[in-house]
Formats: sequence, structure tokens, C-alpha cells
Amino acid sequence: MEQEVHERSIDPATLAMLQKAKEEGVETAWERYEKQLPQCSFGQLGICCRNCNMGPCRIDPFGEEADKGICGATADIIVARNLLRSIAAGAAAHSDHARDSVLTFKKMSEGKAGSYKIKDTAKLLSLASEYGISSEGGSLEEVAAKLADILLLEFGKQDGHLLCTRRAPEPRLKLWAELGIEPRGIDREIVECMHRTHMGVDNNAVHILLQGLRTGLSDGWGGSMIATDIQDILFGTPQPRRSTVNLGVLSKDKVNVIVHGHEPILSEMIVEAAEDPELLELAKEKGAAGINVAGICCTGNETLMRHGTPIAGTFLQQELAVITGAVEAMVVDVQCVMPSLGELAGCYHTKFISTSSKADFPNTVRMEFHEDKAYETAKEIVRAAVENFPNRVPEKVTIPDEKQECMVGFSVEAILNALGGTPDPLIEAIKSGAIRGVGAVVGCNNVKVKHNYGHVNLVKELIKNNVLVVTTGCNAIACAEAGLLLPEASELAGDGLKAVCKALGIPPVLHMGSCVDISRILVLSSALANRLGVDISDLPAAGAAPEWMSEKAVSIGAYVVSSGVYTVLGTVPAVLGSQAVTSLLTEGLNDVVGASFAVEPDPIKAAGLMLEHIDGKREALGLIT
Ligand code: CUV
Ligand code: SF4
Repeated sequence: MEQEVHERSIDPATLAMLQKAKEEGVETAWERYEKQLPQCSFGQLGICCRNCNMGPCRIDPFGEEADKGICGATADIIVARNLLRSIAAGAAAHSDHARDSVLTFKKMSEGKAGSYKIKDTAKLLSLASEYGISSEGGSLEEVAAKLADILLLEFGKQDGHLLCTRRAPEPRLKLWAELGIEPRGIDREIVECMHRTHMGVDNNAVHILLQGLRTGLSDGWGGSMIATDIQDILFGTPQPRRSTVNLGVLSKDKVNVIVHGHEPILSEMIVEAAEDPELLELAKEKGAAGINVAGICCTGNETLMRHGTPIAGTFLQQELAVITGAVEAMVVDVQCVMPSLGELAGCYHTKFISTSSKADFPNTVRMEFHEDKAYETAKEIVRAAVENFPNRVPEKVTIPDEKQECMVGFSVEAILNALGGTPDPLIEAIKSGAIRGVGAVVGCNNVKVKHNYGHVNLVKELIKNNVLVVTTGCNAIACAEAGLLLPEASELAGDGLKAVCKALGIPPVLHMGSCVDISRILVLSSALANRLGVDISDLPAAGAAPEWMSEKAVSIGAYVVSSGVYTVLGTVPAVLGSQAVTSLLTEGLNDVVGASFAVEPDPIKAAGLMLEHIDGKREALGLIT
């Protein structure tokens, strides 16, 4: 059954490129999705196990045939184990990214990381004091070196618990300790997940899931938080600024370089190299009017937040960017990069350049990136793009007109600044009911959902009901494309939220960064909870991931809920094959961590669930509802 193109997205630029793809006979994720239908129902329910070579085993969901794997594992065990492996993969992705940031930071402190420097001294010093490092008498580099050593220990720590969790409110820390889910070394938690899910180790669904929560916490309050902090020190803490998004940011007459993936270590240098006079001169020689860098996915969010570099699209627009025919180089590092890009780039003049020692793809030009000669490599990459400009085929170029303005850069520091230095005005607005609560809406795109439909409609419904929205990842890009990241978008908000936005000059939807920057949302939640003298689970707040797809999102879900935030998922996780696991996630967790998951594909209904939750919390706090 072939889906009509217009059913695939709510975004006109996306639809135009999907139409172009069709006319040119090139395949995208949507066509490949259709070829996968119907998807395997054992996989969908999470009841297929391949953890040993007696298998694969699968459980009959109707209870007529096999109700156990060969080793005796039940559906509950298999579903829980599979979920734990996803959490481990997601936590590993965020935390390995964090490790590389800290290693770069450490090399920088030793003067061995070429062009990287300390950009935010204040953040370095405040972090140093948080970790008990004295900055007296020493140089900034010495302080940085000590901080790097302490943070590196967080990964390989063999005893004790993670230090970064100390930012959580007291009652939360106490609860984690009581439950035995205070995360230990980040790497240790991930390794333990792999160990426990090996054949014949952990075979108790509840016990397995508790490890899932702990591993998630080691990501959110560990790896992700470390990544955010170190990136802020190295590249600057984001401040409000304006930029533009969507495929229309690609330039007709400039060399277009796309940075796609997740690590700003790379994209920061590309942004800098694109301003190099030598390369600008070369671009001119090649007949181009300049060099235009645009982002996709979270590495794009990183440079957007810190430099206002435009964003070409969300996860599902990565192939469409190539299909414009206007991209000279698609430069990727790690995570959420479709391997299809290689073959696709071959249909156009695009050079598909992979840069991470960890991530190779079919048909790429490999230009490995190492921090000691980062700037040189970045220049080589941009040079390759510039030299590719004359190969652009004008008849194959269509750049959509859609190019939307947005206001971004809302780090916790920037939000506090906008509030006049303390969270009090926000708390007052919440108390008075002008702001009903806070909604954190995050996550990917997923071909199972009409592109951006879930993101945009959920967020619109929340702001209409006076819920201030904080966003990261692809949700943030989707909101930007829909014009929701502008102060003017407060016209779409309820009267209370509108008044607050107008008074502060902020949008009703605050872009807080990349997916690892969900750690900023944790820090903000802690600040609000501490100020109110309550736990995070008492706040009138709720989370959502309307179009999530990645394993990172599973880890995020685990830590957000373990931190006390009720979270609504828009796509169904592969757990329905176990009644026990499903009810634990959607109900049982409430009694454990004071929050749970819900699944609701309809964004308006999902917003309704969040509002209901927020109102319940308001009532419990004795606030006007
Ligand atoms: Ni992590 S939000 S697709 S890129 S994880 Fe990638 Fe950010 Fe999802 Fe989007
Ligand atoms: Fe089957 Fe058990 Fe092996 Fe999984 S671990 S494949 S359920 S025998």
C-alpha cells in the first residue's frame, strides 16, 4: 500500500522534496518503511530473544504455542531484557560522546588540542568549585586539568556513586539511595546491563528494570550532564539569539556544507573553518558567493544554540537535504545518521564525508577528525566541499522556499538571566496560575508518525493551555520550523502564558539545546523544586516524546521518569508483549519513583494527559487550578 506523499509530513518543504524524490526515482526512509510493512509483530511486542545461540526464541502472544524460550525465559524476562539493552545502548551513545568531550577538554588543558580553548571561564570556575577544586593560584588550564580528571573518573569509577547526581533535590537523592538505584560509574552501569542480559543471569523483570532506571540516571545526571557542561566551557554557554531553520536555509549561490550527527567537537570547527579567508577566497574562485554551513539533528542544535548557525532540518529531513541537489558536502560524525546517505549522495553531486573513528558508512569519503589537528581537518573538509561546488548540476537543484525565523539559546543560565537572575518570577507565575505548568517536549522523528505532526500539535496544545514548553533535539527543530520559537508565537498561547512571554520578550517554547542538553532541563527542574522546597515529582510538570525512535530516547525516558517526571510517549515501545513490564512502566513506577510513562499517539490527547497530570500536581501543592 503506497502512502500519498502529502500524508507523510505537515511541512511543505519536506513534501516538496519528497515529491522531487519521487520524480527522480530516489528512495527515502518512507519508501523503505512501506517495504517493511507489515512489521514483525514479535519484534513490535518485544518478545523475540536472540541473546544466545539456542535461539532465536519467540513467545506466542496468544498463549497458544511457546510461552517460554528454550532456557525457560518468559515474555516478562525477554521484554525486560530487551528494554534494558536498549537503555544501555542509549546511555552508551550519550556517555561515550561525553567521554570524548572530556578527553578533548583534558588535551586542551595540556595544550595538546590545537584550536580548542576555554570559552566560558565563569562556567569552568563554577564547575570547579562544585567539584571541590580550588582555583586559587593555579592557571585556568590547571583547573581544567583537575576538573577533567575528576570527570573522567565518573566513567570508570569502581566504588561510590556519581558526583553529578548531587544536583538533584535532596528528597530525590534519598529516594534513589533507598531504591538502590543511585548510579555508580557510568561505564560500569552499561557493562552491568550487558552482563545481566547475557543468557542465564538476571531473570527477574522488576530487578532488570531497576537496573534500567539506574543506567538511565547515569546517562541523564552523568554522561549527558557532563557533555553539556564541558561543551559549554569549550564552546560557550548558549545565550538567546536569532537564526533560521528548514531546507530553505540552503543557499542557491553559496557552497552548502551540512553538519549532521551529534558532537559539536566537529561542527564547531567546521563553522570556524567556513569563515577562513583562504577558503572564502577559494569559494570565490570556484564561482560561489560564499560558504554556508547548516545543521541537521543535534550537532546542528549545538551550533545553532551557540552561533546561530542555521538548521536545514530534523532527523527525517537528512535525506531530503541531499535531494535538494544543492549540498556540496554532507559531513557526519555519530548517531542518527542514515546509512542510506551514501547511495543517495551518489545520485547527486554531494560528497558524503564521515569523520568519526567510530562511525563509517557505505560510500563515504573518510576524513577522520582528531582534536590535535581539528582545525586543519575541518579546513580540508570545507575545502573538499568548496572544490565540489562546480559539480553542482543546476537542473537538479530545487531549494524549497521555506525558511523560518526562530529564537534559540535558552540555557539554564540564559533563562535565569531572562528572569532577572532567579527562578522566582517563573515560580510566581506558576503559583498565580498565569503559567499552568512546564512541559518538556523532546525527541526524534519516526516514519510511523506524520513528520512533525506529533511535535507541533502537542506543543501548540500545551501553550494554548498556558503550559510553558521547554524543548530539545528534533522537537526543537520541528517547533522552529512551525514558527513556535518566536516571541510572536505567544499569540498562540493562552492569556496567562502570553502575558508572561510578552513581559519577558521570550517565546512560549524555549529551545534548550541538543538531546544531551535534556540535562539542562533536569538542572532547571531541580532549581524549581528546590526553590519550592519539594521534589521534582511534585512539580506541575510533564514530559513528552511524540515521535521518538532512537535507543537514546529510551535511556532518556528511563532517567526522566526516574527523576520524577511523568512522560507521554507518542510511539509505542516494544514492551506490550509483557503485561507485567507494561503495567510496571505505566502504573507501578508511580509507587517507586513517583512518575510513570503513558503512551498516546494522538498529540492532542497526549497534551490532555499532561494537562491532567499538571493540574493534579497543582492541586496537591495547593495552587489555584
Ligand atoms: Ni539526539 S532527537 S533524531 S537528533 S536522538 Fe537523533 Fe538529537 Fe532523536 Fe533527533
Ligand atoms: Fe532463547 Fe533463552 Fe537463548 Fe533467549 S537466552 S535465545 S530465550 S534460550
